[in-house]
Amino acid sequence: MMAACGSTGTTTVESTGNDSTAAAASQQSFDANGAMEFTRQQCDFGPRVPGTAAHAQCADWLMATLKASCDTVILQTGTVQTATEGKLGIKNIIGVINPQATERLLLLAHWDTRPWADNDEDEANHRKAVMGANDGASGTAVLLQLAKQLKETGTSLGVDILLVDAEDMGVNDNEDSWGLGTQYWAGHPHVEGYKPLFGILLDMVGASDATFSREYYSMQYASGFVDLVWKNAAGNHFINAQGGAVTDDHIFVNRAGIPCIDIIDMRSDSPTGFCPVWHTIHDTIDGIDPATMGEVGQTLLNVIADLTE
Ligand code: 1BN
Ligand code: ZN
Repeated sequence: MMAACGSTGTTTVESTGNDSTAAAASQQSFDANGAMEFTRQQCDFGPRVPGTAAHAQCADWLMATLKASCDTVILQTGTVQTATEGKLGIKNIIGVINPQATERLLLLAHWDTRPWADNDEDEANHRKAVMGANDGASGTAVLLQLAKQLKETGTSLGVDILLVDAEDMGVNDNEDSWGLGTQYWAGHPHVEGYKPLFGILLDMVGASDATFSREYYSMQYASGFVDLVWKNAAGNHFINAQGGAVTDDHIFVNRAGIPCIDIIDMRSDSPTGFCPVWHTIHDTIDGIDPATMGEVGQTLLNVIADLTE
């Protein structure tokens, strides 16, 4: 699919946006290479399939990494019912920045990876786990890097980093078989009566040729927040066009009464609707471009600047 991209050098992301009329460029530059390193570190554990040793080890590392940047870190454990594997123990990890702030932004990404590469061209790989450099690690990495930078610079906004488990164990034609960690969190919020301004989900934000269009359910539930984020978009991967619909974690956040949008790489020219390595054994670190994660991270910094100026 895409050329491998090294993590040396400096990636500077300008805030161009699509409609820059009222965008608030952050004073801060997002460190794309830092996000790349966090992506690599997750992949070094191997596929993070719930129930495996790699998953448990990565959970410990995510907790430790967030503890270095957040005021409070919460490990939420629970049991969910999967479509095909019976009951499953899950771990959601929540990093809280400025717990006393009433104005809060929810940022989420799934950190688990799919147990089956069932979209691989070779059927022999369908029972192998997906590495999930893009589908799992990239969104998580951007949020880890963002938390690190917010710790360094400070912000008056309350920010909650929600790393959800078991997003990717779903099956076709069963919407509720996806986003199991988020569904659990929606039923057991980490703070009683939790009500942030809105949420932003990151999913598959690492491909060099990613396109982030205005995802359908995000527009249905929270079009004003899509406008706000796209207005603050950095670089050229954000497209000012209607996108397709995806049953992603944001659906369950919206159903819980919190407006939430999805920044997700969707492709109108692909048979799956996603990048070619989606749910294949080829979703590895070689397909990750720090520049794309840099644009997404910079966009989040711009949104935070917009909300706090
Ligand atoms: C996103 C990444 N998703 C899974 N991996 C959500 C999804 C659910 C995508 C159903 C397509 C169909
Ligand atoms: Zn997936």
